[in-house]
Amino acid sequence: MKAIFTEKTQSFIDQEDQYGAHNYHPLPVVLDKGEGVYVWDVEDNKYYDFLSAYSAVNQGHCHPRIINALSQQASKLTLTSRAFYNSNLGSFEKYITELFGFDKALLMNSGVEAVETALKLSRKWAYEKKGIPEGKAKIVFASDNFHGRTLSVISASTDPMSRKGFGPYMPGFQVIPYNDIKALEDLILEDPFIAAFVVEPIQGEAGVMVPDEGYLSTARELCKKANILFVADEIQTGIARTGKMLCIDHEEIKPDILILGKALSGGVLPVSAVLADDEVMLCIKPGEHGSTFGGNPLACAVAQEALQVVIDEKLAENAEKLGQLFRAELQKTVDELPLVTLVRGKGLLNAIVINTDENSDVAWNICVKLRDRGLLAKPTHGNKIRFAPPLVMTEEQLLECIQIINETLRSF
Ligand code: IF1
Repeated sequence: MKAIFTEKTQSFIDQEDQYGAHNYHPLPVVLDKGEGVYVWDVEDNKYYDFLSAYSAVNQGHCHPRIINALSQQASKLTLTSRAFYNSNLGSFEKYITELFGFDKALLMNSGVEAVETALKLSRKWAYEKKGIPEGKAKIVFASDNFHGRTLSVISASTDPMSRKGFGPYMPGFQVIPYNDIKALEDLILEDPFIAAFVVEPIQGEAGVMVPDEGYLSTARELCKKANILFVADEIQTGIARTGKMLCIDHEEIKPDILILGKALSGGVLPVSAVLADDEVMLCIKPGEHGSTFGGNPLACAVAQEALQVVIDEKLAENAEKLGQLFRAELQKTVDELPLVTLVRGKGLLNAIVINTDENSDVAWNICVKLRDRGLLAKPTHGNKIRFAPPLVMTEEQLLECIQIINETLRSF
């Protein structure tokens, strides 16, 4: 197929440009409808979605079971605030804690809110349980991290685009190189005031950086030895994206704090969660943290169904199987083309690296051409293209997508 664009598309783009803040640079396509692995634009061109809203729609667009849960609950009760109990929250908390093996859950909305929650929990735990003097706790992050956009979270960022011009920054944060056990070990041994180490099991924004095998499990062990909380940000890697329910399941480790978001709701509502055992979670007392919408009955109904869909449809297994196929097939093309250097990833979170510098527009142009051939992907950091389709894809569909990608790459 070949996508056709008219002035209709341009009029939507112009409207956003005129009335919206300029904090994004979207690919020029205006989406109007989604179903499963497909999206349609306002011209009725049909595309494979290879971004999945940054891995928020792992269950596919408008999954009928999740939409049914949404509409059933929407006409019954949507929001109570946490001033009162609601009849969905407790059962969802039971469901999600049993599923992931923690004592307690704390529900928020966006991913970054859950990250902030984990940071507050870590500091509180450090003062109440570890005995770090008040105001002295430090939290360690990895270089090239992405944990969201709030002032405190960007204070831990090493990306000038995220940080620059937004100071002053939050004190008490320290950054060490990603995938560097020695750096973590050295720091931990020398500094008694560290509360937590926060890490993405695979770095998404950095261009799908997969750490060495054993990095996460060794880091987990080191943290345990030094009495430091190991905090896993699985907002992007979780919910079956990498071929297991959680990415850390590949190394069979349990973090002290687990952060989930995005696909927790199948991309239907902003729902995020922080999971921890009592020793940590009960450090926060009534009145010390919360959110108007966090834990609302609509979010609970949607998220529970979204998780059950992942289990019932064996999406982790599918992601693992299709991921192997995708990387194997794409590797053949990459081996032939000097333009593309690398295919990397796990499950259906993959990226290719284009052999240009980060300021080149080649990756962008490839994505425009992919769009014209009916496949939507977005460059990251200038020269990387992330491929992350919904996990409900079939092998037949994936093979068609691989063909589109191969043909497109060969045309450059
Ligand atoms: C945007 C990236 C993906 C995340 C991890 C927390 C958050 C995110 C590991 C915050 C969010 C997003 C946000 C999106 C782009 C996107 C992204 F390229 F920036 F890194 F997915 F790869 N932790 N990731 O990946 O969650 O508050 O946004 O719900 O437009 O900024 P949020």
